[in-house]
Amino acid sequence: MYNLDAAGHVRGESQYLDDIPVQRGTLHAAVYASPLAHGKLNGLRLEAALAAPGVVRILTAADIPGENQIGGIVPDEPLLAEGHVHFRGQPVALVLAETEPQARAAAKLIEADIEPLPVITDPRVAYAQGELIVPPRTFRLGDPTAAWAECAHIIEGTAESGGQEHLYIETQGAYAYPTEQGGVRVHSSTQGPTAAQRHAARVLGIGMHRIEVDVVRLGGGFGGKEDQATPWAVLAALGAYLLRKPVKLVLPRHDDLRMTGKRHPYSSDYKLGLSADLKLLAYEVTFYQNAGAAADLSPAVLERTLFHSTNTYFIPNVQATAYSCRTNLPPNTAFRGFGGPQGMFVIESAIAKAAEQLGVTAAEIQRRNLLREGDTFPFGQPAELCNAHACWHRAEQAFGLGNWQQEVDAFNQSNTLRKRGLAIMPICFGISFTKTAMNQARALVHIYTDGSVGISTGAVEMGQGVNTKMVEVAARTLGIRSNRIRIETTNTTRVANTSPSAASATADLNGKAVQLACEQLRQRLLALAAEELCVAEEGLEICDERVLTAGHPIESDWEKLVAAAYWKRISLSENAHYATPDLWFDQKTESGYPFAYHVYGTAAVQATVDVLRGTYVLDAVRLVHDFGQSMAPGIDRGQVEGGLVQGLGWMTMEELLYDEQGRLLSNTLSTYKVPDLYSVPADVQIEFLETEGHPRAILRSKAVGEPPLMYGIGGYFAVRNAIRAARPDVAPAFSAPITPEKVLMALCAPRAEANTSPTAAAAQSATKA
Ligand code: LUZ
Ligand code: MOS
Repeated sequence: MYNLDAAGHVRGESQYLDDIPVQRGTLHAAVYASPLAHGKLNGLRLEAALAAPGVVRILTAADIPGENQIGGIVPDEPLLAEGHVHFRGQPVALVLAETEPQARAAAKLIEADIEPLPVITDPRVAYAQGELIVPPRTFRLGDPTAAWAECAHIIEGTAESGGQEHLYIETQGAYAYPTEQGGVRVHSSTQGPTAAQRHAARVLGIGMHRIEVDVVRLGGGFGGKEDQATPWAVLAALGAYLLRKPVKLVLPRHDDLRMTGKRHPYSSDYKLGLSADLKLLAYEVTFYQNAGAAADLSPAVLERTLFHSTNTYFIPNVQATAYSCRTNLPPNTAFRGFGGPQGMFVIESAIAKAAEQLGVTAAEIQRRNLLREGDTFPFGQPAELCNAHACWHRAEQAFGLGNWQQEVDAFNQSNTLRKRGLAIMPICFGISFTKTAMNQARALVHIYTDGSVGISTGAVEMGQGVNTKMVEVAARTLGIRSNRIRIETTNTTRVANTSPSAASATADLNGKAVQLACEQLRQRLLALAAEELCVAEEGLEICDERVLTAGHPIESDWEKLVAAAYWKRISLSENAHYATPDLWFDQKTESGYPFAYHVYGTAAVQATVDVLRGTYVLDAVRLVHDFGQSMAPGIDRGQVEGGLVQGLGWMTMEELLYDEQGRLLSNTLSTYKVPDLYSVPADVQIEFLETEGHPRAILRSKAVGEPPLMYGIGGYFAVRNAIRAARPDVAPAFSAPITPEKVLMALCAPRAEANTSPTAAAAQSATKA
């Protein structure tokens, strides 16, 4: 099945927030944000802005009728700054004007009286000063302290990974208007409609039942709208509530880039112990997460880093500690992978360092330590239906990993100006929200009297194709054609108390709820058919809209059955609730069974480095992915392609830079390089691992949103291996992204023996050749 949204997208008919026709009298909002990263806010000068053309009102913290608080996990984030500012780009005031240009022009006239305070941007500095968002967490398995004595090799080092801008095509925004009886309806570009509703109610000081949040679809989220769509939705709701007028707030791209949080940068220390035969025996790791100025989702992201700190390897003795460090950057937030990729980068760095010190390939160490069925993760859950080896072996068969390495070696022997690197990146990702309570969803299914079907769930369509999957689930369960089924907007009055569309779990959770609701309706209709047609209910089914008994069509069909049910006064609506079974986690012992299942895969990435210039090309990515029994192979392949490219971007080119005053330097697309069509490897092969799928996955079709991002980590190591082919004497720091500048610096590093520059040396050998 293809993505049902595709036709609307290519025709420009799909509706995004900015396509909603605005009502007459709509006010447009612009945000005035802190120009400093840290300081005491002594006052605001609003006169000039208030006198500017078209300005109707300017809202500040003092105007908030309820609580000035939008913190989800920790109540540490005001909607509008009050007393202090904690990051550049922190919202301070909201200008409401007749037009958008007027609002934006007036916001520029606001001045804040801020007494500067010291700015921290480095998580290790924050840690040293005791600036932690939440107490540290430690996961333990076995006894690493005792295990060091048994290790033949011990490798120590540090690894750094940078942040990442979400760059959803549609920027943050919301449109809110007053409804009857003091209510507010909010159209928001959010992955978490319930979070927007909850916080709007809190800030306005009214019940959640008076706030309705509605979402048609997003132009991308990637985690950036899991929590951080909330402030803009609440600001618009605040304006609408106070002025009793519609308010529209859409962030210009530049404001979105500087005001919103990103993927968390991490700085980490590791110590890895191996046996003589390259078995990983012990691993100690400490993560310093750069959380930014408020908690946002950082504690949950931190937790997922620990859950994925050993990637897809079994290590019997582990101690992993994580600190969430408060700095004066915009609060960092969810981003596809949610801390998992940051944890995996560190163990892969440790393995790469071990490999180079021991004179073997990293692949040799990786392969020997892949998880096996029943192996325990460092949080107590066993690996079940484990496909780590299956993926690796399939990759070996399909792509001949050993031969491929030999070809790369041969290329490197006969070339001096270009060098190649090959890296293998096996992945393992846990599916479920790590907060057990969030693993629930509901679906509301109506069959109309003409046989058409309308479905509401908590799932937000953001380009990932979840609506198409919901249609597929309903069509298969009811036995009807997909063109009878419509997925309605995601709306908090139709489906309440939803978890955000996140954690790769949206199709599983909402799909299981749809399946339950449709199954109940199907049973009800079949019972009626049995009664009406005087046949046994056993063996009755609805298949392609016909009613079959023991496989033979009988005198009824979908439309007749639905009409008959209505006349018999049988309900044609169903509301189902799904909660993933068997999950638990005990934070006191840091152990439990947090994930419904794991997704596995193995990618091989080849890069070619230009030895003179430091530029490189990612030539090929060939991977085997564990889709289970994919219910929508086209959509799932698209998720793998997109995740892969996003991961390669994070690891190789997207360099998020802040100066010491917390100012975002890479604040435009001319200074922040994202992958374009030309940076996508020319050769991308995606093999579907043949398996039965997993029973906890919807229709045995496994979650696919986040896991493939982590194949991109292979891009870092492919480029690094190519550098080492040119300069076996240098060991570039494990510092991602590995930009062309860093590659060039590594290639130009002073030689240990002679002091000739590599450029000169390469040029010399080029002349010789
Ligand atoms: N969001 C969340 C997530 O709240 N909890 C999670 O475990 C998670 N995992 C991945 C992405 N978003
Ligand atoms: Mo996410 S990082 O699944 O919002």
